[in-house]
Amino acid sequence: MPKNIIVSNRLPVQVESKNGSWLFTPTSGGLATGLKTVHEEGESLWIGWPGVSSDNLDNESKNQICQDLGKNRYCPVFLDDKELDNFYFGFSNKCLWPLFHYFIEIHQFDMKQWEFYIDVNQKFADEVLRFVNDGDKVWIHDYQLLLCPQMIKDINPNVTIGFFLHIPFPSFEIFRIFAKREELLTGILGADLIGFHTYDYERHFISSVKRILNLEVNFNIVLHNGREIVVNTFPMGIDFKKFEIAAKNNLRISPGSSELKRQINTHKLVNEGKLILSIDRLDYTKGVLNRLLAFERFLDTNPGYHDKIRLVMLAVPSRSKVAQYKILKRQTDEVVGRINGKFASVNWTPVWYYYRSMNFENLIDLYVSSDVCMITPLRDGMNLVAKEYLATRINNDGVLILSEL
Ligand code: ADQ
Repeated sequence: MPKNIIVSNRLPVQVESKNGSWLFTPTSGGLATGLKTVHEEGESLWIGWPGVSSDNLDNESKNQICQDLGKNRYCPVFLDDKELDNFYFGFSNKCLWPLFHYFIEIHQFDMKQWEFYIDVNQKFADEVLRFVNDGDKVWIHDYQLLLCPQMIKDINPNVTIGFFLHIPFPSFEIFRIFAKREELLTGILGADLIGFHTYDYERHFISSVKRILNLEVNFNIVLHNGREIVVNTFPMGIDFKKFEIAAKNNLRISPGSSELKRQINTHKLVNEGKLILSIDRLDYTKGVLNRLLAFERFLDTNPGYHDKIRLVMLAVPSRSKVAQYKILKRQTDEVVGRINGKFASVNWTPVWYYYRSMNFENLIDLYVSSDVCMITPLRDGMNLVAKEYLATRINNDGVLILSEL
């Protein structure tokens, strides 16, 4: 029977060594959250990096990790420190991520990192080719693997390949800046179906294909090497029922059932306190600093709200080896400290700042208890947090402040 293979840079689990055995913890992030249910229900194989450098693993450990991951139909692609530095932290996150999010002043192109990007994409393609048979479907995800579709198609033209980009595809005026633009477009065009979150990204991609590769395009179909490649819009959703049911259960159980919920309820009892929620990976595209500055301005100009309103800011550590992210972490810590130092009273801290991942139950505690959810990215592919907040509004209350960007 034909099978489905999901391919992404990261597997949805993080492997760690603890007391001589291997520990597997779920990762946070839009791609992992969105695809987990698809994988669990769809009997697919998921190929990706397991979150640990292979420089720290001997052959026995690798075999053990392969076996353990295999139980959930996960297949690891092992990457060493050099590959991670150049392909992941380097090329993917210092060049492609900022460029595709319109932060051109931050993006850096480095020839050595580009070569690693090609090699690691080939490594992922080789892993897929080890498992794939004619008629199988391969579904490749995101900006780290833009070359992978063509690398697979070159060797096995009889597999159907889907490619989905989770981040914006920038306008032609931005994309043309990129030194290896032809190579990236040709890499993606190895897929038979190419998906984007919004019609704008689809339009930008088609315009780049026409103007950079001079290919014939009929509406949303690109003609390339005798193949018809379909480009379309598939705005990513969430597992709505999972969040709705969790919210219903959360409201049913006693108000003090978790420490976090107890603290939230205490705050809400005092002065009929209100909560504003903000959840993101700590990333400069998400507008975290701007949001804090807006909150500071609100408190400056509205003293009547002091003691009554609190910003709960949940920032998940992300790419903390990249300089821009280190700077953002420092600035965020400073601004949170300044706001709390400036306004806090004995009973009130204006910003509750969590720099860590949270388990699902606590995430639901926050969604359910917040009166306002403030999602204000400077640029974002889609944003699932906004959708998750809406899914937990089972009493049709609450306010979502969502940036049009
Ligand atoms: P992300 O940039 O990771 O995704 P987003 O879409 O907001 O952003 O998804 C974040 C996910 O992580 C949500 O499901 C959320 O519940 C979870 N999460 C956030 N903070 C958490 C925490 N502290 N603990 C646990 N879980 C947490 C990328 C793109 C987005 C695009 C998605 C999906 O950048 O634009 O929407 O992929 O395609």
